[in-house]
Amino acid sequence: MKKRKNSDAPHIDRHVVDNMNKVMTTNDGVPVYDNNNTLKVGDRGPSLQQDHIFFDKLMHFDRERIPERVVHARGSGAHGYFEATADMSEYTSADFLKKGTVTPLFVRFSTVAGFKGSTDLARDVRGFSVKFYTQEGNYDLVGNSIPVFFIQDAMNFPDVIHAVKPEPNNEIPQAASAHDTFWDFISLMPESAHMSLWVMSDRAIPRSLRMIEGFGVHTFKFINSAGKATFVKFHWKPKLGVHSVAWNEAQKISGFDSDFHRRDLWEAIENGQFPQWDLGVQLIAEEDEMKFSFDILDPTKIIPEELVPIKIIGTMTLNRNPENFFAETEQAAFDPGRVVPGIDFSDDPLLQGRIFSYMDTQNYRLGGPNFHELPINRPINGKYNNQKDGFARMDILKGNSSYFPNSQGNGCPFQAMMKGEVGYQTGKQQVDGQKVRARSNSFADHFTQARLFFHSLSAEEQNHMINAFSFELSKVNKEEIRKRELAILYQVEPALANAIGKNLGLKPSKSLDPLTVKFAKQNHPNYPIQPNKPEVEKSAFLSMKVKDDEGTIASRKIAFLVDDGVSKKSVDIMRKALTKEGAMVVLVSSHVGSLKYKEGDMEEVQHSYLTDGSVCFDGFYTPDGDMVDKLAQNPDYLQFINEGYRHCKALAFAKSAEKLMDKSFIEKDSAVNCESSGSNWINDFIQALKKHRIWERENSRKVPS
Ligand code: HDE
Repeated sequence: MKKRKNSDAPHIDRHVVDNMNKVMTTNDGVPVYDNNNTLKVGDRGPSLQQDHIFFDKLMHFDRERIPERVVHARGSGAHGYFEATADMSEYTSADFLKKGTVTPLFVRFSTVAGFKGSTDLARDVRGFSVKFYTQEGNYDLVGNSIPVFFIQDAMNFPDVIHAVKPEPNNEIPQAASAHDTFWDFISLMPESAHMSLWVMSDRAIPRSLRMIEGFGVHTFKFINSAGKATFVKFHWKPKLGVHSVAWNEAQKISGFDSDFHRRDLWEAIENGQFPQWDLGVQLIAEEDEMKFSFDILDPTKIIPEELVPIKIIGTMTLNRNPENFFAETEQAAFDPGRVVPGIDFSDDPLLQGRIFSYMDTQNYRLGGPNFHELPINRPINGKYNNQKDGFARMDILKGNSSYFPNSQGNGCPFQAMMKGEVGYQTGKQQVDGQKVRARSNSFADHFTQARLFFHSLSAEEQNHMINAFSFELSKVNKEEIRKRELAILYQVEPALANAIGKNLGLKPSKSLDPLTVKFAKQNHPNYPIQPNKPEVEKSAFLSMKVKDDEGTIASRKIAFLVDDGVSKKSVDIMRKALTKEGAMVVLVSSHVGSLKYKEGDMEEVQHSYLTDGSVCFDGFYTPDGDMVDKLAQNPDYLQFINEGYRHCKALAFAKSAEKLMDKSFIEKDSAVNCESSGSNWINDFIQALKKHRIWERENSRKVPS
């Protein structure tokens, strides 16, 4: 197959409209002479009903909003491409996974609970949807940033979402799970224990959308050209590593810049720092379906990488921002039911429910069955069938036959089989059983993998989780709910429950609440069922701790804290070293506009201590200069460095600025780098920035901010 470039996406480019140098027209192309005044009798009115130009404008305006997504309403999108790098023909016939094939794609990241205008830094799972425009049709991999889900069966989906969304009587709170109805539901559904730990971990407050992992969550199937199936789990691994902010930071970012993640993604792409992810797969032979201590069809379970290693099969690069948010990001219609030849569903009962829901929701949200024809949703290989009419049909189907079989249209479009082609083939599978509404006993172990997750985290990550649970449960008003959840957490790990209990002033019960058991018995009448012994009790792949040989400062935002009189030389030495590593240097001063250097030069500054918070940056440098004494008197500067220190970020001080530390709570450590400590101080600063955060610093925290 011909190698394709990302720019090769004519289905979108063909529809881009450019108003530049054009005369304004109505929607029918009639030139508009005056776009300021309605048609009136005399210049003081009244207005006339015959003002078709005004009606044309207002009628459109009145219909500008469409329903936001029920979940994942808040999202940010980007275009890019996927390059397949491994020979996967043994497992799948998917054309876009043939080694060397380049496929254009569109990605949408999202939060789940908040409305369309909610803050990016909400504690939440992130949606990670990818639409591959393959030569065999669109393939949507609609995943999340957390590898498991709250529930096991699609029947409970509206319930979990109703529970997490703002409460129905007062519509409070926005984009937050810290409220009674959410924890009421979670504490009655022990199957949600595993995911609730992930959502209370730092994974739920990412530093950047460019630094999250993506997971297909369900087990899917690959089908090869001989029809043989292999179970597969999908993983996206970010090249920049997986990183999060501190909860205190997240809360403040929401105030300074509630578009923080959207802006970060946009700016990185505009700056040419294209985010990349490797696509990995875990492959499980069909005959091994039942060989694990857990059920691979259960979406509340991971397959530890120690059991089935991840094989990297390609790389995704995001290199183009949308031209128009609404037309592209908002109208993008993702659907896990959109699969291409070589990819098939497993019987995971959550996945099976999704195959219905997404198409149904798009039909409603995008106003009818022709949403496939919107530029962002169009398959690049064309669509040819006999489906016709419906709201806003865009294609003009030629000829008089729109049925099959026909002779009038030469039998077209042909079924693939009539052309000797394979087309989409569902994998053959033996199915035999009674029709029942029931849940398999192999889905009844709710705590073993939650425990695995907790035990696999670093001490700091465990602490963050304890604090997150304490924060959330403190916001729950009903004590019975707090107690019920603590009892679940006790089953996961007594140390976790005891630490949270201390913060709540409660002693956790050692056994599950009778109401939790009552509900669990509805799915598993013999609940609790003795779990199988797990193969792995600790996994090396679940902690986000940065290993020594990992880490990059590429695209990291480093604030240079300055004021008039700062030394240009001192700024430039550090700026050169950091930008060489790909970091973004941002000057923050006491005012925006022209900054006057000690040497007399001027530079434009767009950020000030008033407009930006320390939480918007990854590290801080205070250069030399005549402004040092002034900064010592500037409480906003002092808050910047104190807070940066509190949030465990790296700080550097040029020689004459070191005395500013005396005005702060900062104590020297491996990530507080001073010029006077030796010639390696700039490199030490870079190494500290590569670590992302020095979380250990939290253990001796003294900063009150
Ligand atoms: Fe979704 N989900 N979901 N979901 N989901 C939607 O589709 C649904 C689930 C996910 O960027 C909706 O277009 C059901 C798991 C993402 O546009 C809706 C069930 C995972 C997105 C819907 C699930 C996801 C959605 C709302 C349980 C991770 C955003 C608007 C059976 C693997 C897509 C829309 C985008 C969106 C239904 C569970 C991920 C209502 C019924 C598990 C990333 O159709």
